[in-house]
Amino acid sequence: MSEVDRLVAAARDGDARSTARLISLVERGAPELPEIAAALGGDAQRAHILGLTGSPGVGKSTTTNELVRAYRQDGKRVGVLAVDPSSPFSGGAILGDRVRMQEHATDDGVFIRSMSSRGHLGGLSAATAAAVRVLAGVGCDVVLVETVGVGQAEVEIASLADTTLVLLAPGMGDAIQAVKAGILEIADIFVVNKADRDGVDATVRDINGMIALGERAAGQWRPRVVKSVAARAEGIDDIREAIGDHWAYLEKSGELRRRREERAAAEIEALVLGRMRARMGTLRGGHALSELAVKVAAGAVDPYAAAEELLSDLV
Ligand SMILES: Nc1nc2c(ncn2[C@@H]2O[C@H](COP(=O)(O)OP(=O)(O)OP(=O)(O)O)[C@@H](O)[C@H]2O)c(=O)[nH]1
Ligand SMILES: [Mg+2]
Repeated sequence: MSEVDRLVAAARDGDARSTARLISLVERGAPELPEIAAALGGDAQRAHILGLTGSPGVGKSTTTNELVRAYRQDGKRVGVLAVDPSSPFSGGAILGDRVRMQEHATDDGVFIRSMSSRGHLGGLSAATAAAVRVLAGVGCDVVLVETVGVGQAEVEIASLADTTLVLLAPGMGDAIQAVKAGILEIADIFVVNKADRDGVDATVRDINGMIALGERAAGQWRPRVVKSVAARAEGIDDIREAIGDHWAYLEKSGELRRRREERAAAEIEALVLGRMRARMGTLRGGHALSELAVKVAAGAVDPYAAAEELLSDLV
C-alpha cells in the first residue's frame, strides 16, 4: 500500500492527523496531488459544502460551532475550514475560533482546520477547494467553510460552496455593505445574528427589501432570511431548516449539478493552463517566450504569429 493510500484509509477511519497531513500536501501543491485525487475518488464530490461569511465578529464561528453540534447530533461527520484571507498567518482571530470550537476537539467525527493566505499554490481559494475535497473524500458529510471579512477573496471562496450563508448583525450598516461587496448575489441564506440587539427588524426589512428588488426566473431560489442568537444557540434549527430547503432546491432543480460542473470546468481549465505555462517555461531551455518577444519588439514578427508559433510548439 502506498503512503497516500495509507493516509486516505486512516483518514477515513477518523484519524485527524492523517486528514491534516493530506490537507497540508494538497494545499502546498505537493507532487502527490494527482495520486491523492485518485485515492479520494468520487467521494470528493459527495459532501454538502456550506460557506459562512460576513464581517469580522458577526458570529460566524459561534454559528459554525452550533451547526457542528446539530449535525453531530444527527450522526453526520463534519469538516470545518476557518479561512482568513486577510491574514498571512494562521493564528489571531482563528486561534480564537479554535478555542470557541474546543468542545469538538476530541470528537473524531469533527475535523477543524485553519487556513490563511500564506504559501498556497494557485492562491487561497484553490487551496481551500483542494482542502474541501480532501474532507469530503475522507468521509465528511458536511463541510463548513468560514471566511472572514468583506471583499473579493471572500466572494471567491464562497463560490466553492453549494450553499452560502451570509451573516449580518443589526445596526452595523451590513446590509448596505453587502450590496457594495457583491454579497447579495452570492447569498442563498441571510442570517441576521445577534438578534438580541436593537434594530433586528430594521435589518431584516432592509435585506428583504433588497431581495425583493432582485430579478429571479420562475422556480429560482429566493434567498431566505433567518434570525439567530448564536451565542445562546437560538435560531439554529431555523438556519438548518433553510439549509435543508436550499439543498432540496439544488437537487431538484438540477442547480447542484450545474454549479458543480461549472466549478469542475474552471478547475480543469486552471490545471491545463498551469501545465501549459510550466511547459512554456521549459521550451528551448526556458527562452522560447523571450526569444519571440525580442522578435516582436523588433518588428520582425507580429504578436499573433508569435503566439501561434509558441502554441504549435506546446501541443
Ligand atoms: N450578543 C450576541 N453576541 C454574540 C452572538 N453570537 C456571537 N456573539 C459574540 O460575538 C463575538 C464574536 O463571535 P465570533 O463567533 O467569534 O464571530 P466571527 O464572525 O467568527 O468573528 P471573526 O472570525 O473574528 O470574524 C463573540 O464574543 C461571541 O460570543 C449573538 O447572537 N449575540
Ligand atoms: Mg470566526
